[in-house]
Amino acid sequence: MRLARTCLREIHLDLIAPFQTSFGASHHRRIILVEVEVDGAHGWGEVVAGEDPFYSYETVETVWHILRDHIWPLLKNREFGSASEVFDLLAPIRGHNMAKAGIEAAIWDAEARIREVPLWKLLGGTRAEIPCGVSIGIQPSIDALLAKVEKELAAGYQRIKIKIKPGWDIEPVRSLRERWPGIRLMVDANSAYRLEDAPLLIALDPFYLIMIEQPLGWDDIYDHSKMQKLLETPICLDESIHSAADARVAIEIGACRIINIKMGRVGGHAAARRVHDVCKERKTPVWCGGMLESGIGRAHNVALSTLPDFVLPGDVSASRRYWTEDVIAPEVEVTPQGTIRVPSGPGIGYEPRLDRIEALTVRKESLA
Ligand code: OSB
Ligand code: MG
Repeated sequence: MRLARTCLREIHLDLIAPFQTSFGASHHRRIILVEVEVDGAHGWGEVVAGEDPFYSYETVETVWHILRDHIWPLLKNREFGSASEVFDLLAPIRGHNMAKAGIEAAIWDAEARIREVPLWKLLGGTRAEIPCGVSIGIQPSIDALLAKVEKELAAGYQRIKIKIKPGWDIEPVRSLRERWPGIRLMVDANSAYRLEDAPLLIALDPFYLIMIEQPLGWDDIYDHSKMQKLLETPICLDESIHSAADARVAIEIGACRIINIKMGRVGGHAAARRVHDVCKERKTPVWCGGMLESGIGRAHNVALSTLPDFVLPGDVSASRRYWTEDVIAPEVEVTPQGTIRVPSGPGIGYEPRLDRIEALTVRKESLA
């Protein structure tokens, strides 16, 4: 296979409602879409980098620069046997996994279309229906939170994750548990606590959360191993895991019992597969995280979630929770049982709506 052309587009999309985490609020998204042409087939990928370097150091601007000035020169006209080789071709570039993942995912989509198979089958997926959860941002009041959760449970979602931060942690969890003792409930701190906050996190144990995601430093693994020893609740790592090597270290030193895999954070589908395999060999369950993706990124997350060790419901939910109108057809929909039926068409199995994408585009650059 040979990568002939790449088109970078930045689109702007307004979120239906602001999404608030411990590191800030998001009202609209700037999203880079990557379109590649491989052996005459087109493939699409999405970059999950944020507008600001608050989740990771990558931003929309660093990604545009790295893709155009460093990744493209390495891949331009390059011959390769399969998309599975692309991540290793990019090894000279250190880090910048979100930039790498955006183009690598597009090449996987193109390869699946060339081979006329669904991407999830090409990736080695084993389930045609994936379990779904929702991630609920920090709310202005407990009543607002209860109303949101009620709505998502009624829609069928199989687990509820709420964002927490100091001052919005024990009380919202207590309120949810009082109202719904039986639901699968978890929290995500996005690195808002320190080891010294152990008593507060221990106070969450009686609420039998299925996990607490990334309580400590965004680049820490060691202190999480100390925290995990103090908690009954399993720790799940998100921000700290950038590679299969990170996952191996984290599991071996007891820093977590569950891992959230985001393709963008680890560098694409091939890298995600390696993290998955390390976890599976060590009997550590994984689930697929989300980054407020448009339909393109959402479709890739659906495909990734079909791998065997994705046994927990992920943050992969319906398009309509985020967007009044998505950029793919059909949109990603969730069944009343809280699952997504994986599409059977070639590639990501959803078609990019070019007219809509063009209308939302604020910046475009063709690399050839
Ligand atoms: O930590 O999982 C996270 C969104 C932006 C940045 C980080 C995170 C999130 C989410 C949203 O939790 C998940 C989703 O896309 O539904
Ligand atoms: Mg997270």
